[in-house]
Amino acid sequence: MKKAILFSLVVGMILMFASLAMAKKEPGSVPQPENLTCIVGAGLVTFDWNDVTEAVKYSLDVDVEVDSDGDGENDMTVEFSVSTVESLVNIAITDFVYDIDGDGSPDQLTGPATAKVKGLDPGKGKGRQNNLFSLPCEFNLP
Ligand SMILES: [Ca+2]
Ligand SMILES: [Ca+2]
Repeated sequence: MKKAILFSLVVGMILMFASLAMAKKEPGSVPQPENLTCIVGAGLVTFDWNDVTEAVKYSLDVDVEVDSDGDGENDMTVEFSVSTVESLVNIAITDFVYDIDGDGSPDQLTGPATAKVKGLDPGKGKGRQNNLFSLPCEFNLP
């Protein structure tokens, strides 16, 4: 009896993993946004891309390289994720903060950063939102 239960559990897990793996491979229905630009202006960064008709909203991801121990080598990436309905977002430079040294107060991030954006069409029965990201754009946080 014990053996039978163990056997069915293992099979269940294998099936679960198989369906997860298959779900990951399914492409999303929203096309990748094109012409993403990252422009650093006075006190803010402007992210702009072409409208995607199929997208209800967008998810913009920004990765900022960080030298966490001050040895001159970037060794950490801080990720920011922004949800927006417009195909243009302004983010204040002062919003790119993270408590690098863990002293409880946020530290201003500077240096190389990368952004990418994908369209989302959330709703019942529309499946996973694993839509393709745009080509990345690079900028420098002053
Ligand atoms: Ca370092
Ligand atoms: Ca700090």
